[in-house]
Amino acid sequence: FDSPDWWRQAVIYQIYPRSFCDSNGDGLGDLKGITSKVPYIASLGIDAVWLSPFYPSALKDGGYDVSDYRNVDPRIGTLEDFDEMVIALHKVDIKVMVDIVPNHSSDEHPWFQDALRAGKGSKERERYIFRDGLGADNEIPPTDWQCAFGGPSWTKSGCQDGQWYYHMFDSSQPDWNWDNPEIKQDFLATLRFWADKGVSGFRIDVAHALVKDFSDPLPNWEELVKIREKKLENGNKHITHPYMDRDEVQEIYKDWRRLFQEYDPPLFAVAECWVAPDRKPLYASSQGLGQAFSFDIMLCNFSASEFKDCITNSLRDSKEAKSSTTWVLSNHDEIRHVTRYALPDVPNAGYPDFDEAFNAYKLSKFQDPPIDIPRGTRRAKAATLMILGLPGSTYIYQGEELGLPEVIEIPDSQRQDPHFHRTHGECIGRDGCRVPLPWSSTSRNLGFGDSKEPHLPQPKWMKDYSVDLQELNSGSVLNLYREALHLRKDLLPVSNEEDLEWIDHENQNVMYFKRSGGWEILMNAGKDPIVLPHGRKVILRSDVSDDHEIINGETTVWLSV
Ligand code: TEU
Repeated sequence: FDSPDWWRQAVIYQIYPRSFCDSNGDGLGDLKGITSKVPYIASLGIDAVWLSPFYPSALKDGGYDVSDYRNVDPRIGTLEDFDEMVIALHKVDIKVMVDIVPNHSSDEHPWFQDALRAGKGSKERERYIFRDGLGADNEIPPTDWQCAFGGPSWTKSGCQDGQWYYHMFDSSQPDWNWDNPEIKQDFLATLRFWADKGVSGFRIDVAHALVKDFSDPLPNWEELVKIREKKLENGNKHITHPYMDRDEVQEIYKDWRRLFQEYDPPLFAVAECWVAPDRKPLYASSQGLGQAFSFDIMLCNFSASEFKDCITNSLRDSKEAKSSTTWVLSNHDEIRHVTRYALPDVPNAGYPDFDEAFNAYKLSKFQDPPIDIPRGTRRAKAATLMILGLPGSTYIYQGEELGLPEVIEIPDSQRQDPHFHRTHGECIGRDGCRVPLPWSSTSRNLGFGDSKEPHLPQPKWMKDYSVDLQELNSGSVLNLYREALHLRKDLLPVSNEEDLEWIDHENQNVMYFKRSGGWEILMNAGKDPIVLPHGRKVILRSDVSDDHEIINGETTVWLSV
């Protein structure tokens, strides 16, 4: 439990607190709800949980708009509830990670309110990014940049002083000014606060943003788009904004690293960073945050060759950083992978074609082309056994262990995502993967909690995915996750070496590799069945079948020699 390397081969379960379990019937999940489900979490066989933001928030961006970094949203609980939850999780050997959102705060954060009150030129305004508007009456924003959720990235201060503030995301999320030492100190205090409460690590939101160069002359949006296109032409599919991923960001993480090392075992952090592969090792290195998410596998079609390329690249990148690889199939920002795999393949996998194709599907509300959920489920199970067989750590998003598809049928009036609202529905947003979990097929709100209505509506079909029903069914997705996670613990090599040896196979739809200790993983990504390799025994399979000599299409098996 106390090894400094605990995270290298760990399986980390992401909890989106507002949609996990609601203990007080107000329609929002809470910390007491999480504590009540500790036996369930422990039954999965995971090593740590990562909690998406549970801090006080105006909830303009699902909690990623924080108004007090060292507290708990009263609708979610109290600091005492947090302590209780940590104690309960530690008792069953599960570590706790929390989400840190350092790029921006909520506009309800007291420092932003102070900045508005104190006015132009004050030191309070220096904590954020305020600039005068252009034109005689300052009515034109300082630049014509677009924010990540659509629409302008500057909003008027509202103080009749000609000033505007910058926000990379929603206007309710003003960006911090990381050139200001006060901000640096304050985030160090936040990290220490949670570490002293027993937290073992952090997930760092948009870790590549933070520092921006706002010196004049500021380029206009067209120039930024050109830079982006040029990078694309050069085959860089991981577009970075020129005002992101600046070297100065690493200086911040060096300070954080010093703090991490004061703890035993040292604190751990994983960067959410969408940067080019050659930049990723900076974030993942042991002088930096320690680990960086690789989302590439999420952008692959269900294809042996795409998976194989992605695995090779990811292992190479993490090796360079002396870190460990990460595998992610779903999170709170993406279409759940059962549904992704239920859609037709995208001709050019990867970013940005993949994103664009999926947005087109989202806009058609998945009516056209139709979605094939049984196929998506089959593939999702196979992909899970494949990534759990790989070296590195795996991040599982709540509900994927139930095989939940994306919820598409949320009425527009109930959608919460600012990406949906700011684009006037042109991007359908991320609410569909954030619908409260179904715990019990016979209880109100499927056991999520006793409210009149949960904060996002659960469709009728969700009942079939309830935990109680899956526990009774030996072939359920839930039982597959449990079996795989427990077996993985027994099979994992003791060393933290990222060992993997590819095995040739005549069928190009097959991906086949070996781990130390004689453990093999074979994925048949094609449609047709193949014969079991000679002398091998199936120890776990993603489909339900009695024929041990045949590996069905779209199936992964774990083999012993
Ligand atoms: O996401 C940052 C991000 O880069 C995007 O993937 C973002 O989700 C997308 O542009 C929206 O459609 C992180 C968090 O994971 C996300 O939930 C937050 O909304 C965002 O930062 C702002 O804090």
